[in-house]
Amino acid sequence: MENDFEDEAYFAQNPTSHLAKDELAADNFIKHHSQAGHRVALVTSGGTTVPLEKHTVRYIDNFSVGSRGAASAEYFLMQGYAVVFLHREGSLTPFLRRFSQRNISLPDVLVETDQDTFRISAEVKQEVQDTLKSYNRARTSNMLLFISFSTISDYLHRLRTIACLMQPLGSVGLIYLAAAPSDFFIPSDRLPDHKIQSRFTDKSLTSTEWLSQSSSQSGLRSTFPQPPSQFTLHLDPVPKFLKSLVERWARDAMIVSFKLETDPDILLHKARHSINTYRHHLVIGNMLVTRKWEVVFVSQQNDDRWIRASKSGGWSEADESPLRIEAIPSTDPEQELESMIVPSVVQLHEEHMARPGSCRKH
Ligand code: PAZ
Repeated sequence: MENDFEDEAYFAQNPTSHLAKDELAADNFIKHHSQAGHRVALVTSGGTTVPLEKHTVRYIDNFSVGSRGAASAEYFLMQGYAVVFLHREGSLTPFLRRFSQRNISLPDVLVETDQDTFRISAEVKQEVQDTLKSYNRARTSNMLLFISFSTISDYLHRLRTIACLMQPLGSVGLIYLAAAPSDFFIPSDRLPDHKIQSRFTDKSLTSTEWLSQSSSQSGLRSTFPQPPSQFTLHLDPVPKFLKSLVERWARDAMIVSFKLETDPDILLHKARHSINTYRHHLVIGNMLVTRKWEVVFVSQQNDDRWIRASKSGGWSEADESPLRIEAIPSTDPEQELESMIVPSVVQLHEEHMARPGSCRKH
């Protein structure tokens, strides 16, 4: 109950823009695939920002570039899922990620043949054609919907809206939370309207007036009117949205969350704590340095299972997980970890749908 109030206050006090347009697109997409009898996956991807001003010049960000989400979305499409790809604006996207990840830029791929004509260089022609074909197939068959966010508030508003729209799908819906949302933020009513000044500059106000005006409405404390040597931010915790997602927004869907840590000693503990607290279906744990090569599946059955990609293609001994848990690594050097994660998740989703009492709506 406490959480309900916390949520309502959060959404009321921290607005987002253009939600209605995204809601309409998601509603049409989900209804269409529900009627067609398709499974629908909501895949979240990329990091969220925390603005420091309303007219935002500065913001806090995180490392996530969206590789996990973009790759996973492709493998869900291959498994026949319709995918709502809720991603950070400008982060990696399914299929097209291949060009960004390999730093292929237009001058690399386009060769000028005469004044107005270009051809694709032979080196990358096949890859460009295959990638564009897959991308266009997903888009023209209406199996892939892009919805983007930037701030933590944009993300949470959209997550709630899309999860609620998926409710009628029952257990056929799958929510796969690969994004890296911020844990702390500055509430909207404490954000200054304009760019934070590094010095007291407004000659029309006395320094005391300026200080009281800016600090009364902001989460920012500084030592104005003296030239500031320190700048202190006061951040509030983001409400624990996973609880609301599991208990209210998407009660029947299968929910998969990710847990990222940098300290190997706490990864499993934190993943188990999450599954025991929120009682959802699966936590996929990963470490920052080895996230491309290994993950651990933690479920309510307490049967932790590691999945590892091949060591070639970038894995070095230095990346070896200090957890040293046995796992069967892939033998294919080109195999991406997500091509192993997604089929395992799909298998669990099938078990989830087949469970007696499951609210399967197709
Ligand atoms: O986006 P990316 O591929 O660079 O990183 C993926 C990831 C590490 C953000 C994801 O696998 C993950 O763990 N997301 C959850 C982060 C967390 O809130 O703990």
